Amino acid sequence: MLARLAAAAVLTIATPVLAHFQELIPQTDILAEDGDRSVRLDITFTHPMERGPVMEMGPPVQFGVLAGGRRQDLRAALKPVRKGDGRTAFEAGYKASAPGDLVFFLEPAPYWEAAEGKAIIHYTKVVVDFGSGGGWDRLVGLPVEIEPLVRPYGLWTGNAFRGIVRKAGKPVPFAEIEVEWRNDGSVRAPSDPFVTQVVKADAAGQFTYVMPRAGWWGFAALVDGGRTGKGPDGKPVPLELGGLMWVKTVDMK
Ligand SMILES: [Cu+2]
Repeated sequence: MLARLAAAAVLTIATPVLAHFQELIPQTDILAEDGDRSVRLDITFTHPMERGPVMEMGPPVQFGVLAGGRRQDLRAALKPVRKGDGRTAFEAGYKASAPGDLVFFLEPAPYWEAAEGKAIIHYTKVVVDFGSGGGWDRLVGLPVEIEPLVRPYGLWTGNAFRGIVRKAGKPVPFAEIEVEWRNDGSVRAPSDPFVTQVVKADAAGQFTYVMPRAGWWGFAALVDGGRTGKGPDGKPVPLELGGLMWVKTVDMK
């Protein structure tokens, strides 16, 4: 474990730091009305475009769903699972009761990133449609959150995703957003800059990204925490906060 961390620290000098992404991936973004109404979510802290490595997750601080204007705590549904290298990830199942959009949200435990000397919290959400109910643009109220300006399901490959980066509810001018495609193994980045796409918001905190391939796309708006986190020895360290959102695109054919 220590050897691995040391190796990671050495690598950082020579190569850019891999972008961490908190994944919150439902097995579908649209629940069939005549189906069994259940959705399973995969919760992994990893590097989606490079398909790993997986980073250890502690028990999430918040996990729930916003549906029909009501917020439901789903932490009891979380099940730890072992991923690559025996790292802890989580899974959860949910059964929808009434038609409407389901906004799933997650606040993971802070992650200590030794290679960057900082703690990271990625507040993450994903919307699952059930019976075209509406409510996909409702804000959860996370400290950092992307407000979608495009309905975040039923998207074709080549559609643009647009959103507003908000911190404590207010738009963040010129916020930086990292974008990664959740690689299914079919694409190899020709060089490092292709792994993580970077876009900036405009003066109103709005950003746009056109998604060139089918699958899940992660948008990570990264802001300075404005407060400190805790390092492994309990000392204060810089804190990076991310507001993430996942959307799925499907090929038109
Ligand atoms: Cu990482």
